Amino acid sequence: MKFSKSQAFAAALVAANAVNAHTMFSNFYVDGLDQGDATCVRMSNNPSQATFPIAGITSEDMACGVNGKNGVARVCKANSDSTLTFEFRAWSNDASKGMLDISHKGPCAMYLKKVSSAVDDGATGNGWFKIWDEGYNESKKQWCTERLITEENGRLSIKLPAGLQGGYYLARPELLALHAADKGDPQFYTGCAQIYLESSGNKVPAETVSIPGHVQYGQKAVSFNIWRWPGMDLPYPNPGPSVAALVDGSSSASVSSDQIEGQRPADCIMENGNWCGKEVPSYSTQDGCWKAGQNCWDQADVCWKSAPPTGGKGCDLWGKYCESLNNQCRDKNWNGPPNAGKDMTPKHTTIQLGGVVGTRSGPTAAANPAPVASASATSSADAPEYTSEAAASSEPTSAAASSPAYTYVAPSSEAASSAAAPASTSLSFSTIAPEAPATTENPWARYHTVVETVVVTEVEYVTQYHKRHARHFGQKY
Ligand SMILES: *[C@@H]1O[C@H](CO)[C@@H](O)[C@H](O)[C@H]1NC(C)=O
Ligand SMILES: [Cu+2]
Repeated sequence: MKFSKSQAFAAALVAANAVNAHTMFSNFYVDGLDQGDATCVRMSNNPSQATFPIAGITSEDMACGVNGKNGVARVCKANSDSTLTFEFRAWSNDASKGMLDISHKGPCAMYLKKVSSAVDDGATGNGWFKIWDEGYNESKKQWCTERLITEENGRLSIKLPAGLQGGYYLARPELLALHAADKGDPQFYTGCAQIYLESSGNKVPAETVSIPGHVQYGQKAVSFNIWRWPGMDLPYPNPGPSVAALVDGSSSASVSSDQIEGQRPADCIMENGNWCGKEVPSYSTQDGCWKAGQNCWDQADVCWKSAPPTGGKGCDLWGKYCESLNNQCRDKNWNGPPNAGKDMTPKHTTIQLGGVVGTRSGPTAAANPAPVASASATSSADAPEYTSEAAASSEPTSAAASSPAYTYVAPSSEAASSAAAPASTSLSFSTIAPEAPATTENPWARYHTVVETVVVTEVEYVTQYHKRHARHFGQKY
């Protein structure tokens, strides 16, 4: 079968409209333990654009992403020998849809910034140091992003450098997609995890850099042409500074105090992102019962309004709890709440760690210490698929049709399963990732097939490829 060039080009434009599968740092794990969607993670608060690349490398969003100057309530604890895992998703609220379209080729890095408060620090400016990076593996002919996409389920796992000083840190994974870099548009993806490092170590970075500012337009690393004919201009120098040398810090500063901010509240009985549901007031009268239900729905409202782009699975479960309380009132069971104070948060799952990287670096860091051996790594093929935490442990029956006093109009459970917010809140999750493909079929694959059946010159192919990978239509940057 033969296609004309214009037919192929039309197909390319259709595809470009349909697919803009970018990515976002969505979820954080400590030693494989899932901390919960968005828990301890600074991310964009705009569900429809949360996966977009950073506006430009001079933007303050380069530090911790859009909205990244604002801390979140929770700070996750790690130990000096912990492995941290950063999960990237193409769909902010659905890990099953993959990490990123394979067209996004480029390096990755991990930065830390020691801060006095992981919640209050504004993230931008000096203090950042690189602990690891990975660019292009010439023998494998593989970019770091390709490894994460094809071998790691979108999860970047890194073992912390040994002996790091204890205290609060922001941990910043960085991906760079180079498909339009030679056109002046290097596309960075980042976000930050707020961590408390429990460590008696004394190591501090010998030097730090400012973000934004750690990369500059025009540098080879951010203007590299991955489409160059007849081949790339290797070696590829990774962007940013070398992996920081670690030196002994002052001994007084090495004394680490206990974590005093961002802990999970002891009375938290449901989590969603950085939100916690608290038990409703106890009651022994009909009036008290309905008031407790209202208290519950008021909390649900806050949950949905604060729900991050990763969605509201915990809010949905909380709403079911509120329905169950209302049912108690209807059944004239006016003593409660039942199981007062019981933590209803679904058990956090533990993933099997895939390829764990240690502190090592690519060509920009030739002067740095020898690579640290990586932690025992298991085959990534063994890594389990992401399992949803939404499995309801205590699924109450749905509310009866009649709505007595104090009853909030709850979202239907069907709508909630796709992270839809109650109609009465301002946040609608139906707007999540409107640009993402409607089917699981990869339209790029089809596009490539079409192109291959047409005789196109290298230049034309590259031109079409760039159109395909242009930023969103209508995206202002
Ligand atoms: C490139 O990949 C090969 C094969 O997985 C690996 O042995 C090698 O260490 C990698 N090179 C670098 C520089 O990471
Ligand atoms: Cu993209």
